[in-house]
Amino acid sequence: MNIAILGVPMDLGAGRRGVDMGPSALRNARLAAALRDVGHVVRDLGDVTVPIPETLDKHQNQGLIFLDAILSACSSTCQRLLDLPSDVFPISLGGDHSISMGTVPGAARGERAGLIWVDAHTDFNTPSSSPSGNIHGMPVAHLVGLGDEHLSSIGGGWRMRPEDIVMIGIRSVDRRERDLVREHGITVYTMKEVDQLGMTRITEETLERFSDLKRVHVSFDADALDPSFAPGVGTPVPGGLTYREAHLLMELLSESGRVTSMDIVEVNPILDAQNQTAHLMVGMAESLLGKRIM
Ligand code: DIR
Ligand code: MN
Ligand code: MN
Ligand code: MN
Repeated sequence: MNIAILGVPMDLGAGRRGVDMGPSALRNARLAAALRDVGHVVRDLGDVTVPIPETLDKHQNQGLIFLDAILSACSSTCQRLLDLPSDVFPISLGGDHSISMGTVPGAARGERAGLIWVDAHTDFNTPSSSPSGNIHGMPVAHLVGLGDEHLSSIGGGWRMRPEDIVMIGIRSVDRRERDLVREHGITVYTMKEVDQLGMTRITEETLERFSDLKRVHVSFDADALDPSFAPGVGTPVPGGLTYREAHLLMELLSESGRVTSMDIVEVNPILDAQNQTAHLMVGMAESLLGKRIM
């Protein structure tokens, strides 16, 4: 398969600095080489240009911190992906999770798509429900058309349908955000369902839900993993996915042959030791893209 890697070194949507170094950390962990070893043709497109927060005025624009810069970075990200041939598998490297407002419509190339949101958080706040004003807590709400009209219009008129979204690994949801997630009928497998049903059943149900869709995007926030072995993330939350649960999800998705694009976001090397979280996420990409134990 032809794979394109695109870095989006942006931490404007997060509450603390450091995830802007995610693309470097993942390249340093030999992402491209690992995927070539699996047999793919890999091209690195470099990075989208994103300003650093120190050069910007941190004013809140209607409850949204760094709105203009994030809007512009996500729009460029979206366009870079839309320009790729439709059979290329894009892997976008965050950056905080707000990049997905650009990567999801870009990777969908205008078609209806399923979205697998692997995360500790539902990221379904709107500007009015958000307790923080940080846009990384809001991308999914904007993908379905809620919230700020500029952010929800990235990618033209393309919209995610709520019934085409499945979230896995969830264990931190704000109070008003929870009501929104319920109201919009998003399918959520919290850590309780992961414990109770197991990853095999969850993956089967997810693929069944997406059986008519040509495109499926995996947006993998590193904080879905348990912080005991993935400490290099912006917002660690205890009780996350184990190493094997996460790999099994990637392996089963890979066997299905249904996934057409991926994001790897929220890797923060400042909080890490020996770049282990980036190495772990490279392993996730390898499993999703066909690496097998035997
Ligand atoms: C929180 C934190 N729900 C917020 N969210 C995220 O600020 O909206 N942390 N995504 O990684
Ligand atoms: Mn997230
Ligand atoms: Mn998260
Ligand atoms: Mn986040």
